[in-house]
Amino acid sequence: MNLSDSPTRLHLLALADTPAARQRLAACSAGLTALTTDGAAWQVEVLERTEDAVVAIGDGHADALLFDCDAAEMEDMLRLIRERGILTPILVITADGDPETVEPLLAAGADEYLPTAELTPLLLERTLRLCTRTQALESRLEYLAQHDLLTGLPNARLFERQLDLALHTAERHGRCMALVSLQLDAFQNIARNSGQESAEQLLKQSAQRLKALLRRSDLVARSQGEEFLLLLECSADLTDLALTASRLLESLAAAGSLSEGSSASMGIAVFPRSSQDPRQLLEQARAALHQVRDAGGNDFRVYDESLEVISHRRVLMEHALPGAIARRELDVRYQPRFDLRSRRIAGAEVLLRWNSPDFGAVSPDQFIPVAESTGAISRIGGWVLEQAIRAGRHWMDTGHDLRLAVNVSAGQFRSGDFSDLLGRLLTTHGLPPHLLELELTEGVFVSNVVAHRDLFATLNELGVGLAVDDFGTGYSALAYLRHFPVHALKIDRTFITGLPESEDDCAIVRAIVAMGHALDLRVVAEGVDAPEQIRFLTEIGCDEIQGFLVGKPMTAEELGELLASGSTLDPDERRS
Ligand code: G
Ligand code: G
Ligand code: MN
Repeated sequence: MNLSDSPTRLHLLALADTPAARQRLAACSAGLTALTTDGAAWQVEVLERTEDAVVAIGDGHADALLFDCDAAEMEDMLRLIRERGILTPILVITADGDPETVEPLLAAGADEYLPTAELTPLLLERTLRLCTRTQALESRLEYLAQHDLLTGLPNARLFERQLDLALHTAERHGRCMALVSLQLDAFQNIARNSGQESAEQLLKQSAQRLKALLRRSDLVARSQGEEFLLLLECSADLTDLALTASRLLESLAAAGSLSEGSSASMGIAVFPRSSQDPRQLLEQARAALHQVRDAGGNDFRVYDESLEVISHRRVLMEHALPGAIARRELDVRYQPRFDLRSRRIAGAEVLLRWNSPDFGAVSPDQFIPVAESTGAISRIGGWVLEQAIRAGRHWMDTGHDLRLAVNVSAGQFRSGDFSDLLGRLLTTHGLPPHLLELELTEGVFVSNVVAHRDLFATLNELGVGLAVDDFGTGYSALAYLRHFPVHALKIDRTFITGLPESEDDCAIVRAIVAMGHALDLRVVAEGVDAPEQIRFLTEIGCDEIQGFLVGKPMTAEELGELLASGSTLDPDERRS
């Protein structure tokens, strides 16, 4: 029955399977149609066969049902109807008012009974009226118990029931579902500063935006406070999920007609990947949500045991990064390295920069992992190598043989043609290979030892140098230094920072330099930012230094000028 726009006609569907019953009903119907219930006129349709009645009831057009049949048959019908969740009010006609007849019928789902002797149009109308009103109240109560009145969305209780059902269906069809816990970042502030009404306005508007963006088959609910719960179907690789989540964030944050939008945070757990259990999925989604909020909000994260996070920013970066070379957003900087004996610039580390119109200046720490996971690293890494080799050749031509150190990550070896590319670039630009050094972290040496050994041998034959970057932070076993053709160690800046105050750091750095020299390796200290550090490193025989104090990362032109000026480390240990 439709509650909101009150019908002007009420449809009574009656089943009367004997001539006597039909006669009773016919007599009564004429009188009933002359009466109204809450302003609506009754219209009676009498069916003779149970099968027809079952079909008609299933159609859901009846406002009330009336059965006048054998008691046992009525009981079966009632059970069947109520089991199917059909809530239409049902009135049964009984031979008498004997509790033994009546009670089982009421228990099976009849709302009221009328003994044949009392069947008059007036009593029929009054009984029907009571039944429909009771039923309307029940529906209303049920609605109230299962919905959030402010937004009209299902509440947590209904959502959890729908969730159980939806996960069962998903399991049967082998589908993935994403459970999302979503909060509006500004909600608490708005509630505190602008009052409850503004906060409620924001909730209502957000609910509308969520509903507008999601499919009809998706579930949306408001649980407690400012939390919304969503259940969406998604593909196993989650690419569609990431896009939908990004779109939801954009829509919620957009300024609307009623008020400003609000950025939101979303935690997501994926069925069946993260868990098969609905309660656990909820906990996981909320755990991921907390991570997003702790990291400043306005993002989403997918819960994952490996804690490999897929975030909004990351998805956008994945889209933007492959085109960054073509859009000329990438750039390299050169950070000079000084030789501690000659006090002159001996080389430079090549450092990649991404100036994105969308994200600003992005640190390689952030975008190199993205480039690795999308495969863009091969092209980007190749581009960096070419820039470095070109610049190296240019400085050589102006009389400066600089050793250029290029950072290389594991992903660059995956495509298998790294050494070919490198060889080609060196030949094309005519750079002597010893002027190029590749910086690799310890992790790259020790993972995939078998696969990398041939590669390093090839690189060694090419004549380029290999340096261990961030030395001392990664791996405690040193055996790999024997297995690979390593030429240099770069002491991680965390050991340099404490010099010369920290005795431990002094001892460690001293030991690394001694060991490096014993193995015939050049030792470079990075992150040098105090004159006393330079003094200490000179004293213990460290070969080269790099750091903000003696030279920040700079453009090729700036480094060219520095070279032309004949810059050296001056006696008080500063660059002059
Ligand atoms: O320059 P910056 O301090 O932002 O560099 C941060 C990290 O990014 C450093 O560990 C550095 O090795 C790395 N990095 C800089 N440029 C490149 C590059 O071209 N390729 C790779 N793989 N890593 C780089
Ligand atoms: O991990 P890798 O060694 O490649 O990191 C090199 C990065 O270290 C460069 O990008 C550079 O920005 C940064 N760096 C260079 N010198 C200094 C320094 O003196 N102090 C600090 N904190 N960082 C430095
Ligand atoms: Mn480096």
